[in-house]
Amino acid sequence: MINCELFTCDAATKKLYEKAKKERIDTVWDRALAMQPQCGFGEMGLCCTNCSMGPCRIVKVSDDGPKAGICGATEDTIASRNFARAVAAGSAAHSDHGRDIALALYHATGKIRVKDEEKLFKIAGEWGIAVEGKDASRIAREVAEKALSEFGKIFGKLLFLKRAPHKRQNLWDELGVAPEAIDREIVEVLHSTHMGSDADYRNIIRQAIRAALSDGWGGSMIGTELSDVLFGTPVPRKVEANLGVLKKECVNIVVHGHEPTLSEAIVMAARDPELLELAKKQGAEGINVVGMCCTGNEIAMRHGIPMAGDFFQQELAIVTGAVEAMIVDVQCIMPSLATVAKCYHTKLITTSPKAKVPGAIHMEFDEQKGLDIAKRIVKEAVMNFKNRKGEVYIPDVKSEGEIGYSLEAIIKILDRVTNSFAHPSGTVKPLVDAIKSGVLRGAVAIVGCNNHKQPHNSCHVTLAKELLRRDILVVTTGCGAHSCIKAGLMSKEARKYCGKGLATVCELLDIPPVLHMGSCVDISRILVLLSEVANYMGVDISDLPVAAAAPEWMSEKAQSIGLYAVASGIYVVLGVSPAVTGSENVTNYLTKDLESVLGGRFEIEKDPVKAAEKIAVHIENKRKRLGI
Ligand code: SF4
Ligand code: MSK
Repeated sequence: MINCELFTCDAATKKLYEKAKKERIDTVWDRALAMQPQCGFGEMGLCCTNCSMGPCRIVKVSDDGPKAGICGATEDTIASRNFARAVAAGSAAHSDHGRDIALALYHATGKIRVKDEEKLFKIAGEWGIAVEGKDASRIAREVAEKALSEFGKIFGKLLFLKRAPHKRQNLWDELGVAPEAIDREIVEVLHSTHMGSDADYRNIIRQAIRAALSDGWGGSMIGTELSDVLFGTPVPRKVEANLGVLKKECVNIVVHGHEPTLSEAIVMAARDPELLELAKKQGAEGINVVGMCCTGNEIAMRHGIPMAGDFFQQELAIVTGAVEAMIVDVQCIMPSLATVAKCYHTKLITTSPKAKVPGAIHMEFDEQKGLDIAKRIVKEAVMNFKNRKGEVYIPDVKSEGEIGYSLEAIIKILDRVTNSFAHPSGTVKPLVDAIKSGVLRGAVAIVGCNNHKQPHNSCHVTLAKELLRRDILVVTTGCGAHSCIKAGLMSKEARKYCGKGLATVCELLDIPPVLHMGSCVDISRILVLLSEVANYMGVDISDLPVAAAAPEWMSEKAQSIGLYAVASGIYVVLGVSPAVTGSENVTNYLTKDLESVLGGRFEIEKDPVKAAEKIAVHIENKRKRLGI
């Protein structure tokens, strides 16, 4: 058994891990321990299985052993190919999410009213769709069609690239990395990394950059923007977080995964009077829907639904014995959930044809019959309430925070200050003023997952606190956001962690010092915010005193995010190294050389305190160069 005092800083996680051990349930940490030592070739990116002559492994630790694959591929080729394929898979996951949202918007037109018409008209304007004489429904259909064509259009660049500062767009053009169609960029990574195609690590990474940019400024941005159109743009609100949000007396439904189409329908279905009545008949006080991972972020931001937990807490939610159903769609769903659920009464319900899990019940979700299917799924949960068995234990651990800081919400907050000084509203001027004056030194996005290679939540939280005390504002998404809200960093009280300057800014704007900007695809909101600031200052994103960090990342999506952030000009600090260290050239290219090409680069730093120091130095250097 591992020492849970060391592996997490989260109290609910510690308590439920102990329950899991008592009940002989294996969790992610136990399996990680059983996996030691992990394969050094894989860890360094030196194993290739791209053709059936392999697997080939490059031996680095001694002079003996192969220095090239059977086809002659070098460590540089193999490591860069592995990295590029991970980026392509990450970009595919985010972008396919975006496509599904565009399809949902397309099919919804004429049936429901979109929630954010203002954003719909804005996107139509940006994309050159005429709006005169058309109703919102028709415009929504045309926007959805145009979004869908972004995935496979024959000519032209991605439309959202125009949101980047001009200097950035020109640089992408000069370097030949401006993506054209989302699917094509991903396909080209797979083709060029096929056995016997591209062997030049710089060129392989160049294509990976195109695929990554087609995620951040393409698929993810489409996912975010059209979700806002369809379901509403988030506004600040208070929510509770951590596994203590489960309720012993209620039917508990955990919605887990990524796409808001499913979770929105489940939230609606759980409010159905007939189902509520049925829940009472089963002896429950009501139906309690809570969200996990990015689905948790999506429904928290739009409905104030409690955020039950992050990636590493998904098994522990079931271990409470209080979850009637865990409903999942795509991405970050551990296959182990089916095994854990079998030990309790929990029904694991998969809903996507793209993500089935042996041992789960599959109830396929279809947006066109969304509410009906959602009601059937909720009914499964309700009827399962009476089947609880064993000890039900919900740790009394939860916190409260303010979430939902979309770009539009941030601008509205800034307007409060702008208007009071008679400046034009709707701009980032007050933010720029605060940065220029030095009251605010800069801003950092802390994003990403959990990973057993780092202590759970502690890296996110320590890094955030280290930055706040240096007057650096933090924005966050994904499971990083779960960590921060659980640690109380999204409450006004968290100002106590801030330096004097940041505390003053937070007080003036009435905001917490860590701003929740959404789910993983919503990192696109951060890209647009940075573009707004850069445009206002007349500079490029790479000139800004900003950085990004993923201290506990694990997924391929995170590799795509990291690379599109670097390609957008951002310094990105990773707490876990990508599997490239077997190649000195590839490692140096990603962590050093790219800066002179793109203005952004990766930094690998496991220790969050040292990461904060490095980020602070980076931010001060940027300030110096800007002359502020
Ligand atoms: Fe080995 Fe080359 Fe085939 Fe990779 S592509 S498995 S290095 S022979
Ligand atoms: S859910 S990608 S574990 S942040 Fe987006 Fe969390 Fe990472 Fe999944």
